[in-house]
Amino acid sequence: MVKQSDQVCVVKGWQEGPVIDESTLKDDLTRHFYYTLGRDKVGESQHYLYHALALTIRDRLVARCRETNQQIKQEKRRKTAYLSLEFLMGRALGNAVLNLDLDEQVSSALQEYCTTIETIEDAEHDAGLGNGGLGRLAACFLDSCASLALPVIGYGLRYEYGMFNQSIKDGNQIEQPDNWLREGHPWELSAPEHAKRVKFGGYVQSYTDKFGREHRQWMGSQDVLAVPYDVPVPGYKNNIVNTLRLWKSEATDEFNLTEFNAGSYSEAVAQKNLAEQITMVLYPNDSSENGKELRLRQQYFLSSASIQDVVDQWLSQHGESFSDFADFHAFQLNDTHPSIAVAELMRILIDDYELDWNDAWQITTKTMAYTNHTLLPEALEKWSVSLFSKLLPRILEIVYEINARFLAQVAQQWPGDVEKQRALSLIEEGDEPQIRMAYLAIVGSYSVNGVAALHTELLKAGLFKEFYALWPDKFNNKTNGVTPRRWLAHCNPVLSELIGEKIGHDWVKNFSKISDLRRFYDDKSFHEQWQNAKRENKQRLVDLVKARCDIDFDVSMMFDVQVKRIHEYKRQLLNILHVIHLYDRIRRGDTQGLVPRCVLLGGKAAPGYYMAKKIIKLINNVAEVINKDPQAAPYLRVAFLPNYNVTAMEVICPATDLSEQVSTAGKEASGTGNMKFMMNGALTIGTLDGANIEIRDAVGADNFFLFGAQAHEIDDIKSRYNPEHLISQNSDLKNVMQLLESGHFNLFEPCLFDDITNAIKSPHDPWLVAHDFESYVAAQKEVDKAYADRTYWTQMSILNTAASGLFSSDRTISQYSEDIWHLEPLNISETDLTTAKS
Ligand code: 4GP
Repeated sequence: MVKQSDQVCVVKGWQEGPVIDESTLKDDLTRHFYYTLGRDKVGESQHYLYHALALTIRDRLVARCRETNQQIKQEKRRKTAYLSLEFLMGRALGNAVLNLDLDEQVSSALQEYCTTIETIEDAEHDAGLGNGGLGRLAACFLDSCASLALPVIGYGLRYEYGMFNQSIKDGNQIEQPDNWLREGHPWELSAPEHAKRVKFGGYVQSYTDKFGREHRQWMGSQDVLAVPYDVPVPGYKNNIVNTLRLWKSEATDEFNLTEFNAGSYSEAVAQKNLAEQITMVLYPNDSSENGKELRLRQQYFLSSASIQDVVDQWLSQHGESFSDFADFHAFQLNDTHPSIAVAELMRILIDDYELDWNDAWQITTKTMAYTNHTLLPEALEKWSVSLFSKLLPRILEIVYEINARFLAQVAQQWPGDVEKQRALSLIEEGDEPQIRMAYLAIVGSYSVNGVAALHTELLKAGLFKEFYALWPDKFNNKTNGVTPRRWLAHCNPVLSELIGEKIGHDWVKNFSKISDLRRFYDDKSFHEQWQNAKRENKQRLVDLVKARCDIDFDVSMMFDVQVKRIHEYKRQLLNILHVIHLYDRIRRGDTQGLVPRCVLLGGKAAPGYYMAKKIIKLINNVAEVINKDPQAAPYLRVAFLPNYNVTAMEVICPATDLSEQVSTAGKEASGTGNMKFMMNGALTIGTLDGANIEIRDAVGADNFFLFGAQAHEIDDIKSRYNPEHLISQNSDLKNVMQLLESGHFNLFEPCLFDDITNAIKSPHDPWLVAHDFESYVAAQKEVDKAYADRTYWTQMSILNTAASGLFSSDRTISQYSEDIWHLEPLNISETDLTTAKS
């Protein structure tokens, strides 16, 4: 561990160096290529050139980052720490070039190497440190915080292996490790001098201090070192560069010295491995519980290291009095994963700085804020008390104490109601008592938010009803958003250019301006330009599908897309039933009014999720049969794109005509893919679920294809659900089921899809696939009608982009800042940077 010296010699920015002077970009690129990396030929792989370019740009980020941190420090700013087990960042290069406005300079520098940024970009691995929605939201939020100049630091884990790579073999998902760091990660800077020690194991004992006060002390722990790696997060053309601090676990020096010297070599190596395992791999489960000890270690590791980091900064700026701490800090907990931070802040304040319980609790409950991302009960984390007691004995004591005091409050609110106490207790009783992490987060936070209007209402009325009754003011909604920089400006340059020509480029910074596009709703020549842009984007996707799936998509057909994690509630199954229905119509010659479609699906299934994997297999088998059938070719093509990730979405969403958002109502907390598609001019076919409702309100019911049961109807439908009857009454569905059950898509694999057909026919199917089939097919017919009228469709497409202003994460983050964090924007001018340099 590098020690910090007491005497600090401040080194000014390098005078002639690469700090901010953009004219030197070409020279810096060459310097990094030749000297830092020691290369003189570009060769077959563009990797070294990418690496050199990343370092060149990082130089420019570092200068701004330093200035940003200086300002936060000097002005003693209030700031937010965003704690998340996942940050699904994707690639950094294109985003940094856009946000630093370096496009022209980079292009011109690359000319000397006879290449383009598009080619170079392909050498960058996605930083896939997340599963899906929750992790990508965190990444969009970081971009918005920096672009709005808000002092927000992201805290996460530097997983050695990110989200697994998916390949498809014989129609089945195969998982392969994502060794994304193998060729280095040029964006990060490690800061071992800021490493923290995180405790695990051991025991707790009491001691009395010299004033006769009783204290508890966590002893005999096996500590693990958390080493920070900082990734710069540039704001859009505002000189702000925030930080994403990712912790890597390492063995402490004691392991290396004491244990090795004691001769217990193999035990020492095993212990070292255990320490280093913590940040080895991202758990690949989306919206579901993990339950593994290592996962709890990850959660505590992140929470402890991050809180220690914030506290250390506090001490260096404000000294040891914590009385104003809550005025300067907010912690946003991204789901329950880091909710143990509530107990950890208590521990640090009480054990390390000797605050009494009430003061520590005041501070904690004024700084913690919690976001819930799912209503699925299986995703509500619980940890067994016995595991806590083994791994985090002192934290368990604190949780017990929080619970005792909380239950006293419950008893006051509902006197004599023991059942209520049992229901609200942080500890779930049973043979194996469990700690309810969501309850810990709610009790310890001053703000609890859902991620779309319906979701928040459902939380208040259902899952967290009693808590809402206790603390109605804690609850608030923050509808998700996505960054228009990555999800329009960067991923769709053709459309962005066109939009810029018409309404200027201000929308990139101030996305509400996108509504100005409405003025061109009736402009025939604009329609043509809009269609041309879509066609160009479709060609990019055609090439991708050809390269990855060897399937021919055709730009003249409608592109109908569903990409997201594979989950039964997201109902990829409903989509594929519709595909089979279209195929059935084609076979029967019933092609009247059928608009030729290319249907694309993509997404990863959690490795242990049996049904999700079956659904992937079904999609692939159906695709194979249809794509081989010459009768279908003019009307229908189907592909499953392997390894769906952020970078793939950057090609997919600009090319999409129809966005499939077909979850069972009340199950999708918000969705964010729906927003990316909308921004890029796709129309949505969807249920009234999550943010679909707000999307439809924003664009108008006429410009949205609605179908399916509504959330408030679901219980009633379930109580009398008879899918076999529905199937017998609907000839379309009957035909589809017959094709499936006859083995049409699994001729040589008998019974392969029985579990799927049985699930559809089950009166207990929670996803109501058979119920919504009829209205889904009807809505798809409306889609065909609308698409056949090119002008009408183009107008709706323009209106969708124009109405997407609300779904910028800048709007979401402004609301977080205004209602929860109360931050003031920073301001860094070019002059600030120049003076910093001299
Ligand atoms: C997801 C939700 O499923 C999705 O609706 C939402 O848009 C997203 O979070 C961001 O809020 N949840 C997860 C998860 O990814 O792991 O619970």
